[in-house]
Amino acid sequence: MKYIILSLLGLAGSGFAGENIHQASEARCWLKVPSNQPPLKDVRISLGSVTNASWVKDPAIRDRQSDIMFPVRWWSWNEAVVEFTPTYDGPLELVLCGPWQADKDGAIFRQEILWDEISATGVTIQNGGFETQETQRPAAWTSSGAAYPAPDAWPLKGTKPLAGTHLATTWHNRTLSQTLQVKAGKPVSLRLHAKSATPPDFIAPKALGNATPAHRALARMKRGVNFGNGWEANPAWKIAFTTEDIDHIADQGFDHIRVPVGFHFYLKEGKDGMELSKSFLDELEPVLRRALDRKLTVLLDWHHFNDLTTAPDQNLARFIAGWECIARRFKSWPPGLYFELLNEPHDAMTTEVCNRIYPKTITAIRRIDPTRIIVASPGSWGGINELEKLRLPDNDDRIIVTVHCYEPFYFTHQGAGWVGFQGLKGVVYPGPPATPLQVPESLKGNPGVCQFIESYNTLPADRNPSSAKSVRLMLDAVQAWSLEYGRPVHLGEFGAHNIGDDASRGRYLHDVKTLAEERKIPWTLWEWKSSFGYWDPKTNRPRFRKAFFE
Ligand SMILES: [Ca+2]
Repeated sequence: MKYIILSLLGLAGSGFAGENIHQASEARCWLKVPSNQPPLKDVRISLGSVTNASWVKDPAIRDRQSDIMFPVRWWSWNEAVVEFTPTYDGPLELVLCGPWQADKDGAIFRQEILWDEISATGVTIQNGGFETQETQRPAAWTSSGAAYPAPDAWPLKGTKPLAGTHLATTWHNRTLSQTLQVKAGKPVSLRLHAKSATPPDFIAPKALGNATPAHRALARMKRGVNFGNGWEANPAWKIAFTTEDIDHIADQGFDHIRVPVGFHFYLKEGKDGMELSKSFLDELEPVLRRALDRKLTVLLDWHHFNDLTTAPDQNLARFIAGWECIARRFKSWPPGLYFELLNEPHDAMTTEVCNRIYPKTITAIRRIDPTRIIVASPGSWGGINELEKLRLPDNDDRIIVTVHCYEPFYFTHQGAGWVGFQGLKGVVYPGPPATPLQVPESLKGNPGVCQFIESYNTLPADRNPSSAKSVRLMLDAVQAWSLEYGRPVHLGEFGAHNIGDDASRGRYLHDVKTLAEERKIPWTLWEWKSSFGYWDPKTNRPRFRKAFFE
């Protein structure tokens, strides 16, 4: 569970010849309408997102610039289809660019996007396959910003086009643009193909097949629930979990639990290294024992270790020593107990930093417990787009990967104070609503919320932002990545806050559960008996049995 929205700052770099090169997880392009023409309305994309240029202050310019993002992989081309119908005759600029991310000093990461086979109906695109080159640059396109790279330089050297013998490459500080001529009332469909360039020092991960010990471990889990607001919360206000909760969970038909623990609250220096507090173990262990006795698989997760996510290298020794202590304590426990290294890495704990820190931690655990199943999450809060960058030890096939998904976020987190959405209420699932929702006064300055509400009020269910569309696309990406690398993936958190109405929440939960199961992805609901909860502790009855089990 996260408590603030994605931070774009504070990411660490992987250096190459002094440049801040990173691998992109999303491609980006813009559509720019001239100031004397009406903005484009209802720009749709098959995969990804379309918003207005939220960073532009002047609304007259902002509303005339569509900001289009879609996920990319390094190992295959992704296709995105963008559709709209202009209401004027005249020019429209298409700009191929790249995602914006910077380090804490403001240096923008060079995340190169490779493009090929850009075609359209309803408008003419010239040299969309980039086959015609003039002075070592794609003809018919205008290159802006930094100098276009030579064919024998990174990232063009050795890259394989989708078709023909040439492709194009862009990033935030070096764009390619072309002016298209559109006609009022004539629908336009743009077909884009993109992938991410891999950094020069990139080594491809080994593909492990589909029958590893991790796959067998994953197969023990299908339906699960998180113990939220318990041992991961500040001990001053945490709620208690008991063996009675375990019995209810098992009786409902769940087959696993995820137990978030703020181990940093309970670890201290003892005479033989780190020790776990006895009173904490006296609370925790009977509950875990009961779960295993009731044939529930248990994921024990280190949650909210903010010292580590703020300053990874300064806290690495503490993290490793903590895991060694946990591994020693549970060494003799049954194999149905799994260790999840770190919940929702974020902030300075980027996926690239995880790639460096996880192997050291895994090695330390393996010295004590060689066969324990370990669960590992990518950065950006267990972000699905981050899977492309995740690197795990090629020689360890006992690792399950976990991701989190709270899409559609404005529905699941309406009313949630910790993300600033106190004022957002009454979002139903799926949209559109019978009566349009008004933008709450407190959120009028939030362009993301304003754009969400406009689309939510007007778009049909299959394209509405409060729908299963984004979840389906994300879980498709999870499944594709998992099959490519032979790493089994688990959906460790999803859920909806109780400010949303229960009927909508039930429909959302049922959709996510169904989409995950169709893709053989085990799911773990956030959470058991608090504000996202499955169980109503006042009545001792389930709230969402129908969504999951009927
Ligand atoms: Ca080509």
